[in-house]
Amino acid sequence: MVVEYKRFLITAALPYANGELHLGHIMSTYLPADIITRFLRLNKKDAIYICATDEHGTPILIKAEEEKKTPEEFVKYWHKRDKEEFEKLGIKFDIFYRTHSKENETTAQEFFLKLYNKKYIFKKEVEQFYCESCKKFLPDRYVKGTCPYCKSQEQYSDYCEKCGKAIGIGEIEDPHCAVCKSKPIKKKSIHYFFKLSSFSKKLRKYLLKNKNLQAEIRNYVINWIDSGLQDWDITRDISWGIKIPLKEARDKTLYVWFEAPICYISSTKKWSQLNKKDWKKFWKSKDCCIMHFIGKDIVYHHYLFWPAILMGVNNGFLLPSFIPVRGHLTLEGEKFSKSRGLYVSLKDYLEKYDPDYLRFYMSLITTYSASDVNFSWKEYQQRINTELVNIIGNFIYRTTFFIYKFFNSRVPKLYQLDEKDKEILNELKIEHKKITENLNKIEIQRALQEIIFLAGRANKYFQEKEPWRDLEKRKKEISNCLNISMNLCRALSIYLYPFIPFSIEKLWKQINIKESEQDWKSAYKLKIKANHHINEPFILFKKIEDDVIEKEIAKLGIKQENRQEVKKEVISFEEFKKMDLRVGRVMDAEKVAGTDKLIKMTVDFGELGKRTVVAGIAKFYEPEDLVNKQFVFVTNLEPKKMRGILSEAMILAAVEGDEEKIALVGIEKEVKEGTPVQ
Ligand code: B3M
Ligand code: ZN
Repeated sequence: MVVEYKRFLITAALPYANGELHLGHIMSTYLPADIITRFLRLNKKDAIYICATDEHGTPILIKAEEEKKTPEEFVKYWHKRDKEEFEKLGIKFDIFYRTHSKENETTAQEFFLKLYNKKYIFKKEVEQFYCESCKKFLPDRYVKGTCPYCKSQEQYSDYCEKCGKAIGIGEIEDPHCAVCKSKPIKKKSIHYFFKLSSFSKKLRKYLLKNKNLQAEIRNYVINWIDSGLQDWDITRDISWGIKIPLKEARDKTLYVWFEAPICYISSTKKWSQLNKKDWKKFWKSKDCCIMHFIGKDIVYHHYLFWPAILMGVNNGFLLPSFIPVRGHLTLEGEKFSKSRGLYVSLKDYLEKYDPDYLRFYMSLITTYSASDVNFSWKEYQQRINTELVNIIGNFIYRTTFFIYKFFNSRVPKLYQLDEKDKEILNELKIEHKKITENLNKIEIQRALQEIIFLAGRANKYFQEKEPWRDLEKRKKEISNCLNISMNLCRALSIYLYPFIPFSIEKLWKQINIKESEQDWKSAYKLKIKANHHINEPFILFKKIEDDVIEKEIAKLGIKQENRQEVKKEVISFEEFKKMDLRVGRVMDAEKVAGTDKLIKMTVDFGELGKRTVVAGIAKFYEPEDLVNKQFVFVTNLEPKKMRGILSEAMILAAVEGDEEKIALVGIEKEVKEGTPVQ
């Protein structure tokens, strides 16, 4: 639980200073971290939110060269732009610093020397790619080729975007120079390696012990450890970067991934200096909780490299308590792609639309998991128009308008409560607990769903109380309704502040309450007293019209037939019931001779007897992985012959893309063979 700690250091992955921020970055990283920081501040916790631009490394150098700029000029431009855009979206860092800074240089070099002196860094001669036509060494992104693990083509030589693995130097297959496409030669160079492998045991222990980490991520990181960690080359033969602090290595720089996470610390140091604080209180005292928000591409770096560096340096540094990982964003069901016009940059969005609408919608669709999330303009419109405008906005406007119009802008008195009053106040208490618990678990989406639920209940209460009817005769009852509704507005405003801060700041002005006096713990209490004066109400949230959305969709240039693929036809329950889904246990399994795709199994379906099932899963499963396990099958599909074998049922599986990944559908606990699935 987050709230158990006293102090918090929150970071968001450092954006590379080489291109526009897009909605995907916001969804996975910057927004969740901002929401949690704001939540903690409302809980009066000492929380700071740290970020910086990641300014070194080959991709940046390549792009600066392309634009005929010096790397300094180039990164300065992007740093400034990112900073402005974050501010416009209400992403409120305590410091937004830079990896190309004195503080980061000093800290990274100190870290290097500590590890070097402790023998966690060693020297080795390596063969490096070298391009004879460009006349230079080709680290990382200067070389492209085929991933040695999953065989995806056109991957950069240090990291595979398809399977997420870090690729060791020289391991990429079929290499070519990313600039001129020629085949590079290999040339010798002395490199420095970090002994990641010697931390395997400690990392394993840390991951197992830290129950705050997402289980799904922890499990696959542990698998990486168990399949053997490679020592990590932290040297680059390029000039743009932080120099290796050894005389013998003057012409070399540190690999960006060594110094970028260190910049979390360097930026905190800079912040401390500017604000006369002690950075060690965050990085080195046990009552502090360190949280790194990241996207799923950089799990390896944050779950393995970074804790290992901290363990190696030791020196009292805390290890991360939370490393929340979220997935990628798709747009209208398709991958973001700038070249295909399937793209929304943060800048585009902010030039036209309300930052809070984006924050609200993103929070509603983003689960706390590494699963991908889909941005759809139609859904965006629908969720803003229903949840934000019709439910939340409507309740706030009705309440404030009634007080303004019929009670001379003064909150009426509270008399003896009736059953309905008590009921809604009780619901408020229950929801307060649920919202708090969810945010304590970083379950941002669930917290917002609870808030919307509460606003819905508040609307219902207002509707049932009918304050517009017989005001004179029902004065006491109506006074209660408006006093309670006003306090519900305050509660909602506090809960919503982390999500939509700009609108809530306006609301606080409108209802005449001070931002500095709002705190989370008292949100459910009746703090707004009788006679409190409010200002003239105005409409906080406006509906998004159809033509706005149609224009955005048309701009994406997605062909209509493509879009149909995403939307599946709705079927009736009767139609669904026609399918006979059952649990079966695999008795035996073998590869079908002459194919590399098919596995033949005998499956026990209990009362339906034993059947032969053939499935195209051999690329992903060995026959022995299946034996004795239970899976879900369709048992009334017409039998089909495959390679001459009659398959009498179909095993269910999740299939990614064009069969790039297949996962069979199992069940969560054992049941009798033949049990129906419904
Ligand atoms: N600059 C951006 C990324 O890979 C990278 C993050 C650094 S975090 C220390 O998402
Ligand atoms: Zn070249």
